[in-house]
Amino acid sequence: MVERKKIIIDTDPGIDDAMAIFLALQSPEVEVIGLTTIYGNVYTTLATRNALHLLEIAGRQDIPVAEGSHVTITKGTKLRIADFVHGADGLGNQNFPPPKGKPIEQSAASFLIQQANLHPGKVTVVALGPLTNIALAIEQDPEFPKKIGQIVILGGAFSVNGNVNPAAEANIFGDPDSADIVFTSGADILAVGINVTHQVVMTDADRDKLSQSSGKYAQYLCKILDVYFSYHHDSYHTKGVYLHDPTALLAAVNPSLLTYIEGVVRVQTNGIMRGLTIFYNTKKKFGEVSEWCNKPTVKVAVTVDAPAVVELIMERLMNS
Ligand SMILES: [Ca+2]
Repeated sequence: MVERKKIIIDTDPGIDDAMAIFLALQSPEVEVIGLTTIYGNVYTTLATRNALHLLEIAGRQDIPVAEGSHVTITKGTKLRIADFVHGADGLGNQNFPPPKGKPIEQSAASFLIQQANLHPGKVTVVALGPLTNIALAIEQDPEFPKKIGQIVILGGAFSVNGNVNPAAEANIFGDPDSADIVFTSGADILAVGINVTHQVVMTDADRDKLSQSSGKYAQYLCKILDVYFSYHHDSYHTKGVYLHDPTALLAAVNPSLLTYIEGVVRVQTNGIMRGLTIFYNTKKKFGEVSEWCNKPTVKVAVTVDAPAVVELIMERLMNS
């Protein structure tokens, strides 16, 4: 039997985070060895509560949840919280009862470091929120980028407008300083930005199909998806929703569903371009020494087989 890929999902649930977590649990190629939580769609405390709740819905309380940072890497407390996209509770305003489980004592960053040490080169982190926990792991253990297998980042807007403002995508905007640390850390990084995820749409018809299926998570997801569909309808005038987090999760499961280019990525950390991700293809050697020189390269997704991705997501979520 082929060894299943060990993954840790760093997450801010979040409606599409919930889809991605369930998708991971329905994917035989991967073994979810932990969830780490972060602010983004909701504050970190609520993200932890939602992560525990989702694992209870799945009957997978055996998976540990490690709570992440409550502030940005520069100790910023003025966080951007996207509750207008996901509902005040982060899960479509369903007012679910509090989970029975508790997070483990370890912080997200120390859990990430511990797991990388336990399984060197074998753990994939799927980062579905702002990158604070990963940057903290790198700060606390400079060897972390070498020991972690791969970091799949849902974030950035490469050569397209952002979704927070024209410059910035939400996860990068949440903590640009952390994002710049992670992108230049030398880890094996695969970035999936909104230039790609905006091609992966779940339509009203897909949702109807899901609601009529006997999928293990179908009824639950259709309930929480209401708020997400309304937001997309009002903000983008689309008849469907973007499947950001599930697409990034599938990039970890099967990278060949997307194509990539390789180069240096840096993140603007202040001013009106705060959160902007710039890709440098390293082809031109610039004359002067700058903050772009001798930086490690990362892979950035440029195309996606959107029909195949949507089909795979639907198939797995409709599975009982
Ligand atoms: Ca997310």
